[in-house]
Amino acid sequence: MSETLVIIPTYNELSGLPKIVGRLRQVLPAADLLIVDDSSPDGTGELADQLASKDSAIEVLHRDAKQGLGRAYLAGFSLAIDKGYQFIVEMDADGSHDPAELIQMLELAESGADLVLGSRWVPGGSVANWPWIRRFISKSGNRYARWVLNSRIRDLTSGFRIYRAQTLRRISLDSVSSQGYCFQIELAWRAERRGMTVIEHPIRFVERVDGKSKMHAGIVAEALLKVTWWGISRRRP
Ligand SMILES: Nc1nc2c(ncn2[C@@H]2O[C@H](COP(=O)(O)OP(=O)(O)OP(=O)(O)O)[C@@H](O)[C@H]2O)c(=O)[nH]1
Ligand SMILES: [Mg+2]
Repeated sequence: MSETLVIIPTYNELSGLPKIVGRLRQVLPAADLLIVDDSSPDGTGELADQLASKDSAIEVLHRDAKQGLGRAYLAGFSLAIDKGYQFIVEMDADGSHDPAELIQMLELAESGADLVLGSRWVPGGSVANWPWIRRFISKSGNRYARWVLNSRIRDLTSGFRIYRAQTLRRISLDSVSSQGYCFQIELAWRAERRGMTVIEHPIRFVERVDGKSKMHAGIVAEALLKVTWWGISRRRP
């Protein structure tokens, strides 16, 4: 068994999934892969099963209904911890994250970082092909969260990251309630507040070419409300 597990959550990613799996297997042949599918109506789950039947490093977790990115990751994390993986990677299925960046990110994790964030908003990081409105939401949302939470992290919402298993054990996953972007903010902030080493590694994020975004106003609203509440109450998350 590898010591690294890459978790890819999927919902209707039929066209993008085989591409990202192919790219990942090419650059990180030693890593294992867990696809967490929420019963995608387009057949992504069946496609994932086909990929897994041809490659023993791939496993699929099928969930009954769409419950959001946060729930899918929590299920994946608990499987990863139970199986004894050391490094647990979060990556989107839509091609926005380049698996080749994981080589340097894993080096940072191996040399001691508790959480490595693939970051768009640090010097050297970038976003390709995003309309101005997406840039605006991501940049201003991150700036707001950073200020309200008194955080040093510039890309709190990044969905491309590596946790040490120990980090996930220490941030009490049982009490995490957030779903979308807010899930990413909550976990990064928990790690930071517990004094763990969070390193931001600049990445180039590319707008998805296949499939449809699952982003919607509710996800932004959840993040705004929760972040504001955490900031005001200054409760330890
Ligand atoms: N299992 C599962 N996966 C999900 C769910 N919602 C989103 N995903 C997956 O999570 C990843 C990120 O979702 P995206 O729709 O790309 O969200 P995003 O990256 O914030 O938005 P875009 O930049 O517009 O693509 C993708 O691989 C999705 O298929 C869900 O409810 N369940
Ligand atoms: Mg995406």
